[in-house]
Amino acid sequence: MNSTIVAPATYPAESAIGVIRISGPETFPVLKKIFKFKFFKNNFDNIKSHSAHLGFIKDKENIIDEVLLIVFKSPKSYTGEDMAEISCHGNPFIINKILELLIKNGCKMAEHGEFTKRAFLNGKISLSEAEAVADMVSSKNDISLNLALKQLLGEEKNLILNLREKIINVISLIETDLDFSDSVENIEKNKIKNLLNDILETINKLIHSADKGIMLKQGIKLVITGKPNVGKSSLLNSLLKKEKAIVTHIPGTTRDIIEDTVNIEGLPFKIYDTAGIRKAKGLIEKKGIEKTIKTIKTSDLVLFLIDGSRKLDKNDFNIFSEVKRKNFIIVINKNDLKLKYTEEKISDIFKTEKNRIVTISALKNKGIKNLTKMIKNIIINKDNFILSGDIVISNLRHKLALKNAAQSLKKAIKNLNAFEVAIIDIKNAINFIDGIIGKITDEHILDSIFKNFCIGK
Ligand SMILES: Nc1nc2c(ncn2[C@@H]2O[C@H](COP(=O)(O)OP(=O)(O)OP(=O)(O)O)[C@@H](O)[C@H]2O)c(=O)[nH]1
Ligand SMILES: [Mg+2]
Repeated sequence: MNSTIVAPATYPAESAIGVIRISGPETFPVLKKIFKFKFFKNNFDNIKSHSAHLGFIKDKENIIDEVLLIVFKSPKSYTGEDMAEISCHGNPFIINKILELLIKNGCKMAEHGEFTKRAFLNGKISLSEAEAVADMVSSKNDISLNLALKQLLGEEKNLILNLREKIINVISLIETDLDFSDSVENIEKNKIKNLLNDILETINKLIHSADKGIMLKQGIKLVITGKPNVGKSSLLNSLLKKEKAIVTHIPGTTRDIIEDTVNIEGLPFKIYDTAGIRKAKGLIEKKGIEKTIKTIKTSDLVLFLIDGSRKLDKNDFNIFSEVKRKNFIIVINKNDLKLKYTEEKISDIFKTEKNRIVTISALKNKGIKNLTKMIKNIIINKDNFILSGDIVISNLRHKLALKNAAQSLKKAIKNLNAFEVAIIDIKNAINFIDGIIGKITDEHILDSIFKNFCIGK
């Protein structure tokens, strides 16, 4: 028999109310011992599911708090088990006392995500919906919230089920052929090949959209780089509209990576200010530069800053040789001073198209709008970037499962000459796809999925 679990469902800080959740077979027997209805005619046998009751939590005869109790009777609850939510006063001291009392009476503290895990195991939600719950809780911007909501509402599940059905259709086509296997017509073989190729194309599109989905969910990684003193930290502050990084006239001011999140033209970014790259003077600076280069390598977009008021030197060119492998914008800074370079000139020198070059003054906040517009255009246009409205998948585990499914289908297409072999590959593809919405039995995988949840979920 399952244990009965409890956890605070709200953040343990002083607030108007705090909510404690209970789920499991002992929910009502335990509550009987510690909850006293304010209106005497009620008791746990005659109350309805989804009803709210005023009453007191008491430890023997000592009243701890006046609370509102909401009951959910199995199977009509979030977890599918008997459940209750106690809304008490939002004082961490009271919340802890009630939790202790529940545990003293036989409940167990929930693990991370255990409520949602039970919901999944009891068939109340699919695995991808469970993951969406975690994303909903942790979303920090509109786009990621939207993506999580879509997943929660089952849009992704429907798409996956649709895909699954198509693959099953192919299997049944093959199996019919195998029944009359004396002469499998080539026409059938071609038809099956075409069907599999269509499915593969759909999966590949999904994988592609998942890359964007994951990037949007986590924030697009935007790295500001350039040699010392070109104004990187000034630009960071200007994009963040706050004095986040120290700015001085001394080259080598920023030693470590400075990170923040920011919304640029409606898109979520993680932005990184880095140590200026040059032949380092000391150990700390050297380490900072190593980190900078690593950060550039994993970025989605790099802002390569140059000081337009001074002559370019070999530091600039060295940095550019790192930057040019990435998606980048060249930012000519210090436009308030007399510039030595026009955008045309820079375009020639760095062999870069002008739609990736912009002139600004980080100090005077000039040209910043042109820069943010350019950032948006580049992110959206790159690889026909699909706007978040078209993205249904934003979870790395799902992307990997789709990749495995695609591999299996490719193998199946290769093996079409021997249907018996091909059919095994196709069935493997189905297994991978099933893993997305939940036919996973391996405890370790499940645990690793649910451990990222917060306790009360
Ligand atoms: N005139 C002018 N000065 C600027 C501009 N942007 C930055 N500066 C100045 O340039 C100096 C260096 O600015 P930072 O933002 O610290 O430069 P950085 O690239 O972060 O430098 P490091 O951290 O040392 O690599 C400071 O004195 C800034 O005030 C600008 O647009 N115009
Ligand atoms: Mg700096």
